[in-house]
Amino acid sequence: LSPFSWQDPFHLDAQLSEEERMLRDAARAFADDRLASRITRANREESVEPEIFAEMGGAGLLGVTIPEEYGGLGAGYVAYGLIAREVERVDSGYRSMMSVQSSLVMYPIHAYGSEAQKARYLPGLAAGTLIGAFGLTEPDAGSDPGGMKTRAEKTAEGYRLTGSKMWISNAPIADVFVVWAKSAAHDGRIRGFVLEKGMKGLSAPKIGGKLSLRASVTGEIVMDGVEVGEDALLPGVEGLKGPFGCLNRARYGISWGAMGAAEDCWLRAHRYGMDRRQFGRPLAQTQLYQKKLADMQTEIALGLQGALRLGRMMEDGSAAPELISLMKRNNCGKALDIARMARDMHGGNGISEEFHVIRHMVNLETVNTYEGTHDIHALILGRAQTGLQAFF
Ligand code: TGC
Ligand code: FAD
Repeated sequence: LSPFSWQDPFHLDAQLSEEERMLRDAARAFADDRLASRITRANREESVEPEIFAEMGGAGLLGVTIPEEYGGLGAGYVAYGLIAREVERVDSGYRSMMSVQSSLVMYPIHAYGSEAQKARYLPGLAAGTLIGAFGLTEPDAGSDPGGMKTRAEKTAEGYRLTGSKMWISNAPIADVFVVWAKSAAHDGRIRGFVLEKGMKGLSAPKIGGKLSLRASVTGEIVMDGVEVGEDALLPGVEGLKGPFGCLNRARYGISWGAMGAAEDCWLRAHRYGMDRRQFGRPLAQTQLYQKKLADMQTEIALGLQGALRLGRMMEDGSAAPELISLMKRNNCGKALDIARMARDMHGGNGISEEFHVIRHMVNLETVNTYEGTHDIHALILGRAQTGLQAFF
């Protein structure tokens, strides 16, 4: 038997290819150099910096799984997950900006779009010179997107879109909007459309007063009779499986990302416990503190190993959507528990921005909710085990 590696118990590093390690290290360097220095201020001031997209694009972090001919990296799902983990180590909001762009905007244009749509949007989205948003959720349709009210009516030239989307990441600064609507010309089935900033009747007001994910801007998408041509329709998919195909990729990335935030909380709690002395000894020398560190280490090691296995299954085509639900649900729930624990272990300092854990904690409340809430994923897994539908 070999010595225990407390920071990497399953030797995850050894299970990666040379290319994956290289991309992971480059993402870590980018996150340390370009993101960590900005986050405290961005979070305090709830300020978004759109130029981060171009910086991410320049570092090759956007469209990791999209082929190189469209500006992507042409890498695998494990590489994508490793990058999400490094970015979310700094902040869930930065990972959110990146995963919406890659999984929710570039993926559907690549998977369902025409050649003209791919050529028009993908290179700019990969470079980060174009910013994307994905509109599925509505004020009255969150967990139940099939209840959406947004409508596309047929016109002589194309379609007229009317409706509103709510809680949309990147929307106020987006150039390209992938939106989902019920189309009368397709028997009321859900279809995807690509809209562009500046179209008449299209606006994307910011949602203010967010106390979570403050470094990532969120808004509405209001469509007041937006007229588009036939070329705005994504031709390759219809029905809810269109948006869900995108969500599968984003949920998978979140299962890695949430572990990155959890690792940051764990390592900060570890360092704090070694340095801080009470009752004449380091906090880390108390049984309760060590138990908490052991719980964090265990859940993170298992969560990362599960995410890696899922990534390999996505690469060989054997992953089922329910397995993605299992990993998204578990890793987000465990990361939130770990962040709350780390906040407690820092005592009073735990509520200060200087120690970062409370920011991760409030961010993870969103991460546990978006892309399907913790309970919605439980119902997906319950349905798969029992064959019984418990949503309604
Ligand atoms: P259901 O009857 O289950 O399915 C309808 C159709 O969709 C297909 N489908 C899937 N296809 C591919 N992958 C999946 N994961 C799929 N899940 C379902 C299904 O096969 C069926 O196809 P067809 O051809 O037979 O019509 O649909 P339902 O209406 O009963 O759905 C229930 C439920 C709860 C599973 C679903 O609606 C759900 O997952 N709700 C959660 C909504 C959600 O995740 N919203 C996310 C919005 S985007 C977001 O949050 C971005 S945040 C990003 C960031 O900032 O990082
Ligand atoms: P609801 O669906 O109203 O749920 C409220 C509560 O009821 C939850 O606890 C839920 O688990 C529970 N619940 C719902 N149905 C059931 C049931 N059948 N049985 C038991 N419990 C149930 N959406 C996008 O389309 N694009 C984006 O880019 C995007 N970005 C987001 C960014 C942020 C910061 C946030 C907060 C949200 C974002 N969302 C986005 C929306 C997100 O996906 C939804 O908030 C989420 O799916 C939940 O929907 P809801 O808020 O309407 O809650």
